[in-house]
Amino acid sequence: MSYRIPEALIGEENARLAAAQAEDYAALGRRLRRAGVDIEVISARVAAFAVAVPTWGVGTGGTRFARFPGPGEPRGIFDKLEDCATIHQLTRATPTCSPHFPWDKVDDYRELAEFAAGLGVGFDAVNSNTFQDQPGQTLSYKFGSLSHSQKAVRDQAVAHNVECIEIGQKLGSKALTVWIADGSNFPGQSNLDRVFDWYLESMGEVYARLPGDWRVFLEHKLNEPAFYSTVISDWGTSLMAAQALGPKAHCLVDLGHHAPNVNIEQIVSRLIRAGRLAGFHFNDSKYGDDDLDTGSIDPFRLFRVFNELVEASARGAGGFDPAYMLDQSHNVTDPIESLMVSAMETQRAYAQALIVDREALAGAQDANDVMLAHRILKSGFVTDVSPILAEARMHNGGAIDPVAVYRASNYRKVKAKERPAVAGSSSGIV
Ligand code: RM4
Ligand code: MN
Ligand code: MN
Repeated sequence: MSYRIPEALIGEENARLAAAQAEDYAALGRRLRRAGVDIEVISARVAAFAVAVPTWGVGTGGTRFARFPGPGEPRGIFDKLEDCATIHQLTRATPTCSPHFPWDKVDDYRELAEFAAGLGVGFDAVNSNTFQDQPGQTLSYKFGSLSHSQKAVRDQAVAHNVECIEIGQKLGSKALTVWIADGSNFPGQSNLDRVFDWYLESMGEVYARLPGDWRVFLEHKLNEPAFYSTVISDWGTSLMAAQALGPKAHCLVDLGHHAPNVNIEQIVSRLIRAGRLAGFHFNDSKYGDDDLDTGSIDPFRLFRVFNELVEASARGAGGFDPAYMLDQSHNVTDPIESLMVSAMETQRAYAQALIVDREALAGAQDANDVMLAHRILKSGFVTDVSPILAEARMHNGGAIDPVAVYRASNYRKVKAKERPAVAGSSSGIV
């Protein structure tokens, strides 16, 4: 049996911090009560919030220049699931992980599902990969996949997506996320209209294979690896595709996939309005698709996104059921620490958005009291909700300070012994 962090260690660490936590929680509770907010209601909602962990995120990531692997990296999907389970054990915020195929392929999916269940984790959306060629693959995706000029390549990409659905069914997944790298590097390289037709035709075939209770998430991305045009470049294109495909198709917002300075929360608002918001790949960025840790660069933007989500949920927006996932590349940190902190940052933004006085905000908006409206919104963001997050974790059996317990456990050192490095491991993305 491989090493797992003993529950007793969580108990010990929590006992050490319990008095301070109780004091901070009570103080925040009093402060919120003065503003008409019941802290218990907020804590309960945070405790019920979950975000999925990407299996590709638990390995050390890299850039196109290099990857600097760390000790004890997962060597395959079984190790990755252990790490995902550890993240959930301490944060109680990540009950599912989102697998990526063919990276996470195994011979026996029943065994994989049982292994995951034994660790207490389930499976979220399955991700297809037609942005790389795999060893032994018949046709190349160098010039595209679902929108390739040649039908045989498109067929191969469709078949891979259908296989992902079939695998996902065995794992208890209910959605397929499709991100394609298709696009062009040179003006004139491809016909911008024709490639969209091919994409729609291919995705129509994938869509037809979706089980009744499944959804497909279309993930747009403005650039990279294609640097002149991408086929599914933005939310407008994504929405056009989703509407053409049918009601099971929704648009996924990866926070790093937009032009600089784009108002992402407004995109979120529009997609909710259209009833087509699939959910998120959370991460943060300063320049492009940097895949930095969620909330590490611009936590206010994350808060503004959650403000739209809380607003939509409060008004009972139709078809509103977003899937929350992290999608990050951890190049210089321990991926487990990054993913734990990122999961907690999504909960922080959620809690901050929950404490905004929506009635007062609407009143200030209607009265055109600009400064008051801005300050009401901002009051959520500037409130330190950390005691709420810790309380929610404790309530769910997690750690008051997940990173401290993780470090005290020496998990990574133990794993370094348990997981001797193997050549060609699928850890991390370069
Ligand atoms: C892409 C995109 C996808 C992810 C890959 C690894 O940029 O964000 O969601 O599957 O990276
Ligand atoms: Mn993504
Ligand atoms: Mn990305």
